[in-house]
Amino acid sequence: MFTQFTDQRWIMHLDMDAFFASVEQLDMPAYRGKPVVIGGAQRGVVSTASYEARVFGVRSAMPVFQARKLCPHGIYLRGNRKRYEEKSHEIMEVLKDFSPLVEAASIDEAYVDLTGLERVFDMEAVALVRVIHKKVYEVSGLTCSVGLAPVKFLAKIASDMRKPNGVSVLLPKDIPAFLQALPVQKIPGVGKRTLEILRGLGIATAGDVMRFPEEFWQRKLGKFGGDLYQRAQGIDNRPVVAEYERKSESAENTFAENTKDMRVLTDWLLQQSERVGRSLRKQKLAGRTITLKVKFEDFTQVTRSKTLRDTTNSTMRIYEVACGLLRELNPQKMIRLIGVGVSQFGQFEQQLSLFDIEREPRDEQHDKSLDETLDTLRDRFGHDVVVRGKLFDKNSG
Ligand code: TTP
Ligand code: MG
Repeated sequence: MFTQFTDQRWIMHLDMDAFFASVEQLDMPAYRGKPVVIGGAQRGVVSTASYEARVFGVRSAMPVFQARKLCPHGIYLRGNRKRYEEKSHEIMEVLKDFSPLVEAASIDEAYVDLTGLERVFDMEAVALVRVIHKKVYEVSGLTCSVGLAPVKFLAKIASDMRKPNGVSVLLPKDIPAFLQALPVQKIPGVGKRTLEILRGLGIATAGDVMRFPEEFWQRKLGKFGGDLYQRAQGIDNRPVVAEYERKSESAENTFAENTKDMRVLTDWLLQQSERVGRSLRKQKLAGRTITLKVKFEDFTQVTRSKTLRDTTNSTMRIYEVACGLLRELNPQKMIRLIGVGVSQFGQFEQQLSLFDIEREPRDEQHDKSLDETLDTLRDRFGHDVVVRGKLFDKNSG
């Protein structure tokens, strides 16, 4: 039997169910069927709760003391991030057996490009997602929910429609009606503030967005306005980007005049760290290894690297590590080029993870909000409008 396939683009989005809690239940049979709550140790906030605990109203980001009130007989655990990363990796490997284009979007979430694979597996995409859904469970012992749609954002919305253990498909022919009724806050990127603006304009669904022209939205919401207008029509051209396609991010400069003045060198490092950090943040990437590259006046070149325990995309973190590497190098010769790079990207983008917060004693939260503010200003007014204050002279002396 020969099946006729079209050239339809198909993206699958997978999201594990109550991920951390499910891993605990997998590893500890006594926890199965019981309310399990994973809570940050110091900050005391819930990172996830099993579906049994959700019945009592326990939710992510809720203070643990509140969860304990709602669900006093629950099993409260601190969690084991290493173990979760291991399971995450195992799941990503299953997906890679089906498609070369697998993008790990977070520790428990991935996009898989299934375009053209109907021919390979002699199966329609709609059937293929069911096979993948089942396979993930067979290999990992964990359930997930998946969505299939022609574009990324719709696949993500779909994967959330039948949680837990669900498979949802959005066929092209059904998408116009789906968008007409889709609550606008379901569109990724529409947060609290945007939603307020939209409500003020009487916009409740994606379909309503089309009442105003694209220019209107761009004026009103900046760059995101254009995206919103596209999403409202079901357009999302973002490709699924496999890990191997993005190996490192770096910046370097050759000087007009050779130098070994630490102050000048660290000034350059700050600028470069900013460029690298900002680019990573834009792509929602973070890396573990920071590399300093130095070329001397005689054209010899050295690189020095440091691998961190956690991934980072923070300008200041990259800068501090690069400065440390430069001080250790203690260059005696004149330098003609300096550069900094970040590589060894995590398998997933950095989430607002409670574990990360706890493991970063330095003021990473402050760094993060400073990065975000500067990124926003630059998106709006151009790169040169803001210059980081040299608050960090301790590093450049
Ligand atoms: P989610 O996919 O948002 O949640 P979930 O998998 O626990 O539940 P659902 O079935 O609704 O998908 O997040 C994945 C994991 O990331 C989650 O198990 C715990 C972790 N996480 C944090 O560490 N901090 C957070 O704020 C959130 C939302 C999740
Ligand atoms: Mg999940």
